[in-house]
Amino acid sequence: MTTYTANLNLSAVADLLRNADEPIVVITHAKPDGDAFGSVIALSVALRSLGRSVTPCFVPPVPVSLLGLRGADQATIYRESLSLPDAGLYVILDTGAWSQLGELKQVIEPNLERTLILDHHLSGDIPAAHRYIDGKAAAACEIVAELLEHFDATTWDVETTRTISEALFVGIASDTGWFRFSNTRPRTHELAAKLLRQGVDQAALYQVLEQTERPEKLALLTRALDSLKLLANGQAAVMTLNSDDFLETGALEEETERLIDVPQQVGTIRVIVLVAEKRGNNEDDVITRLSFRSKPGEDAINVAELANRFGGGGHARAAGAKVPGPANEVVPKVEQALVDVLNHQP
Ligand SMILES: [Mn+2]
Repeated sequence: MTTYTANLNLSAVADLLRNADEPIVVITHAKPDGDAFGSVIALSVALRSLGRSVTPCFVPPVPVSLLGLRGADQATIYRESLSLPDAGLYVILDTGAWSQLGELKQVIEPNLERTLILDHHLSGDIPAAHRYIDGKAAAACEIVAELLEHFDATTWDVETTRTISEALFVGIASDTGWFRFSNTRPRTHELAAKLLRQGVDQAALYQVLEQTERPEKLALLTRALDSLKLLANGQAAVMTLNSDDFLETGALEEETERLIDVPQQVGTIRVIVLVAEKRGNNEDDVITRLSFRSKPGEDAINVAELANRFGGGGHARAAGAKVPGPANEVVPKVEQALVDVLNHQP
């Protein structure tokens, strides 16, 4: 697919979800974040309240903080021996990229005619028959919230309303860095206000989502900062975590979350890359994960384009890629790409 665009509107999406054969399987990218989690839970719970048979499914690792949230117990965690039901409709939320589906790629590939994507990313390569893509939405949860306006919420009981509003809030709060990032728009705050009125406890959620890390996370942060390298007169920062850093600190892959935000404190820095190497059991089984962030502004660096050079994608201010090979081979290429981009900018 050359263009990653919508081919139906939200009212048509609502009709599709009402009328599709059952069951409906709802999935998202592997290693779900708050938005992936929230959009899957909110949509699935809403569809169940309509009497629809729904199987929400997450590909691990699922952050422990998310598993403690309302509605988490309604989802299936994917494992190899699990066979998902043959669905009337597959819904993919918060991604449209094959590389992000993990083991669910094999489930979707033969069923593209029965697949619906709801996403807010700028790029994707899954040619699903049904697509609603809104790159301006701050989060997939913003899209789901809009979609749910096409359903009758008056039939929701108290628990259903609480679960849906909390899940939606988790999604918009995590994708906007608690309403700090440039993707935050008036509509995001309007939705947040509505959800708070419905009883969402923002301070309690903040504590659950942002203040429950393990000490291993700080050990990993120390390693990341130790590795910090500034390029192009301090305009770019690269932090590198090798597989040994994870082994020696006992930190998990998902504990890199938000480390990339730390160098943003420095005024000269415009773009940051966090490099995380992951080794499998076999010698050749090594991949290097790249996370990109850039600061907003007139000459902001488009990190979706940068990530694209490494086979990844994402948003203009936040993007990622997975590259085969060890970090020490990937990092020089990343540094070169950063220097290239910054040299072509004023
Ligand atoms: Mn998202």
